Amino acid sequence: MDLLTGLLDHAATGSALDIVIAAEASSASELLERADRLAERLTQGVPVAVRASATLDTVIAVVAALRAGAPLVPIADDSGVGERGHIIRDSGARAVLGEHGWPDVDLPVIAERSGAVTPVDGIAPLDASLIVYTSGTTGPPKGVLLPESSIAACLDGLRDAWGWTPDDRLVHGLPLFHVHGLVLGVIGALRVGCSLVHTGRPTPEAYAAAQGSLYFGVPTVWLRLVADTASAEALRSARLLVSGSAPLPVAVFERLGELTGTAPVERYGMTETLITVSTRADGERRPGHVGLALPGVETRLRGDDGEIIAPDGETIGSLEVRGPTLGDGYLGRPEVTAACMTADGWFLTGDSAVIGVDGFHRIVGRTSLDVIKTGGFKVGAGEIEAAIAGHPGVVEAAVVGLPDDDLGERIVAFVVGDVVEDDLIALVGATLSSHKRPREIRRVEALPRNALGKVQKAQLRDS
Ligand code: MLC
Ligand code: AMP
Repeated sequence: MDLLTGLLDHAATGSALDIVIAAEASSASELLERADRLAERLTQGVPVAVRASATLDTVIAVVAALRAGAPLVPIADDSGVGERGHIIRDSGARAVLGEHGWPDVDLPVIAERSGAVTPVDGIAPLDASLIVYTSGTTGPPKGVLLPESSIAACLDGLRDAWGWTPDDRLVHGLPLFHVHGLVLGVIGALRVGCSLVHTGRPTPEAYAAAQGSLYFGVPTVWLRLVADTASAEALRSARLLVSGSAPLPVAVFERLGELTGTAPVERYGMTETLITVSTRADGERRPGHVGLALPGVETRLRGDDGEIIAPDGETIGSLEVRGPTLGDGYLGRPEVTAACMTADGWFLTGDSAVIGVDGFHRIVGRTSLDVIKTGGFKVGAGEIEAAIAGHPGVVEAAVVGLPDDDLGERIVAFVVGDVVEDDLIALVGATLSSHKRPREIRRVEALPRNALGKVQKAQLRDS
């Protein structure tokens, strides 16, 4: 199977396909030619990392890895030393693709113009197109194995749901190290064969200037857009605005519809399952709802008593999903993978939801307070707490997500100890990555604990 069918068609016929990544443009044939030169230096099944900045080089590396069958590990360009060290070790990546590596990462850098090849000694080949790292409740991020078949099923389902065609011009400015910007926003465009404009940053002005037919954004992006009336009105010529990765507030849904003349389409997914539920472009767009299961995907709710809940539009349960978009679990963690799945293949999402008799889904929240969604990024409280504990002045700390008008949730650290707040924020940035920095540090005398000594995060969240 080849994922990039749209790109290959355009390259074969020479038909026009604009690929513009932060103002660097390429045609289909040029992109393919450059990627194939790089692919010659990669080996099927041997993982390689990419410093995933919003550049054409990153897109060339993505195409090269997919063409070579080398599992690609996208790492945030601004990742801190601890986080990237963990991802490189855990994934077994043998090289870094792109013009620059990192000074602390001792791997060959394979660039288009460099002669290096991936070392292949002593490695058991992996069958995955991507290994995407995602945060859990505790511990460092885990690598999700995403095979070609899951990516294809997800993108083909979205193509059907959104009426996504080669005539579209996709615009977004999302990071290229997560599913939203990378799988949907790059591989999606190259599979469908539509033009792609990556705006570098997802600002209202850049979205307005790009004149797309199809736009992707996380809720923070849409919220900032509706606050800029002139930019929002410039999207009136767009066919479809898609929101995902976090809950879109109903007020933003409505304002976006008023200003652009197009009610947004919402979809729901996870790194582990890819996108499983979406509103259809030709169907009802209901505020606060993420739509219907994609073709071939099944969903169900489980109550606290362990019983399956029949869809009734009001009973909340834990959402479980099954189908062809699901990934192959966590790399090197069979016990964690098994704990997230039923024996017959349902993935336990950790999200609470309601399903209507008409099949419409509403995501109500997450079951764990230790998972924070900030600006559409999933961040585990535990990894930030561990980074903060590295500061010599910290006695103890607890991290929670507090409601935030702009980011959905903002990361707040409650800290006992003698620390300068900016130093702690900088420490997290240097260890993990920029978006994992607490926006606020609150110094406290003690953390609230229950009789068993467990920190009461609900109390902190409500304080
Ligand atoms: C941030 N800043 C800080 C700070 N935190 N400075 C000091 N201390 C802190 N604690 C800085 C930022 O770096 C930025 O600096 C400036 O403050 C303004 O920040 P901001 O504008 O509020 O946020 P920003 O960092 O720009 O990010 C907003 C955003 C971003 C929406 C652009 O959150 C984003 O790209 N989100 C997308 C996440 C995503 O793609 N998720 C998909 C996951 S996949 P400066 O100097 O840089 O301006 C998934 C599956 C699915 O979920 O369903 O899709
Ligand atoms: P990630 O691990 O970054 O892939 O994030 C997946 C999580 O994002 C899901 O488990 C949900 O909690 C959340 N999410 C994704 N899309 C939506 C949406 N449309 N509405 C609400 N939450 C969402």
